[in-house]
Amino acid sequence: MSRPQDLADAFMQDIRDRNENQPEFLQAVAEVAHDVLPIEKNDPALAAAKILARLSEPDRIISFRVVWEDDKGEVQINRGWRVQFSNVIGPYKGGLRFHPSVNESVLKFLGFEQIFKNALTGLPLGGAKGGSDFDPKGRSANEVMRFCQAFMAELGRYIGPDRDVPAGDINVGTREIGYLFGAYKKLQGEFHGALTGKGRTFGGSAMRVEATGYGLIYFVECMLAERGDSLEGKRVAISGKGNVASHAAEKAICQGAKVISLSDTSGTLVAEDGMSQEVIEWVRARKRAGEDITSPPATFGVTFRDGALPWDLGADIALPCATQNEIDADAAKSLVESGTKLVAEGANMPLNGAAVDIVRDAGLLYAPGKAANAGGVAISGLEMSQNAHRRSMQADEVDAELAKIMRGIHDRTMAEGKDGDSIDYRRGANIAGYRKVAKAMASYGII
Ligand code: NDP
Ligand code: 2IT
Repeated sequence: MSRPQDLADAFMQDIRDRNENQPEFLQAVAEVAHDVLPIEKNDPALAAAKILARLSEPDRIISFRVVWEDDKGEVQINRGWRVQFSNVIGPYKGGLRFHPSVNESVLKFLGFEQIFKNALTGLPLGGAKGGSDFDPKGRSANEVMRFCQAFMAELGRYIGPDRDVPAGDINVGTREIGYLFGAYKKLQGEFHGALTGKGRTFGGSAMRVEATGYGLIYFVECMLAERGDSLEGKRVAISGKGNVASHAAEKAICQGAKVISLSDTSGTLVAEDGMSQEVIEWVRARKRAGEDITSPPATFGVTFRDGALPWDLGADIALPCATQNEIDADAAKSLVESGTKLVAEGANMPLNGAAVDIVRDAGLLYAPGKAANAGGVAISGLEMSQNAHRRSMQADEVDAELAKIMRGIHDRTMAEGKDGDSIDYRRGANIAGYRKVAKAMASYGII
């Protein structure tokens, strides 16, 4: 049999030719191809149906102009996209990101990952991602509202509760989903769950805000429990200061860990003795106000390291929760050399390819985002069910369901990734997600 790397190299040649200048997308496909092609090659029906090659081409990409007026009355023009990647096992589902770095490559990588992540949740959800190159930094609430309304004036005709259900991602939180849902409702003249992450008073699910960060910690607890260990007393380094980072920090503290960092693009906040909830609240307030974390109050007992990363702090556990490719080979070496034992991705693809190889080769436990950060979209799935049934679940009920779903993802991933005493969570996640989608595709015939 050919080596997985040879199969992947041959497969990627064609993908590369057809997706020039899309490095993030190529990175995401290459990683899945490496793990999944040996399975596909050994199953004549899946090989003949060219499942992975078909999954590597989005169903469609919708791109549009977004025109809006800023507070000075000046006309602003942005680009918007929705990458509807796959609706094989359910309606297109995935977040919206507003950031100047957003382009087709970034949204295609995120949409591709979302297919496998959503399949792993066990819920009937397809894969998609969208967003805009709009930069909300320094923009007033009115400007953000006008932008969201202009964005939805275009996107609105392509989404719906059984068609495509967007949610939040970087810089798209409860406030933005409120503006987007308000605009959608007005345009369609109908009230239904075409977006998730809504406010609690208009169809939003309890715990959706917390779900990604809390789910990440539940997943890490499953990884540790597998080795008879727990979070109690562990030093946890976290990057980012947004939704995922702050809720992961909060839950890690609840479960007895010491959170020693949070960060943003200005640098890292370090708390050698562990952060308190008060620090997390202060960081959240900075994020909400669009401010950095350079000047924490002296009473917090934390220090700010200008421009620094948190990966050399000697953490037991590292949770990158900021953005893609934030950990390169040097940062990965820092993790290994400072004694970190476990890396779980809260962000999507925060380790670049070289970094993944370094941490895996050094024997660290490594959980990919498509498994570890799936709690957010899973609770989005529950929000869709609640909307369809016109009911509302209690927070403790949703939290219990989240813990159960993360345990299910862990166990499905482990079942495919176990190799003797070791568990390859990346391979397990890729194969478990692939098998579910491939089975459905095979049932549909060639379409
Ligand atoms: P937020 O907008 O809430 O927060 C993102 C934060 O990350 C920002 O404060 C930003 O800092 C910081 N950041 C960006 N780049 C860097 C960097 N290079 N170094 C340090 N900090 C950085 O986004 P989310 O928390 O929602 O998303 C974070 C990640 O999690 C993304 O990869 C997203 O795709 C993923 N994710 C999110 C889910 C969700 O439900 N929200 C679900 C699953 C995954 P600054 O303020 O300086 O720009
Ligand atoms: O990356 C992700 O999984 C998200 N941003 C959440 C997607 C969702 O539909 O809740």
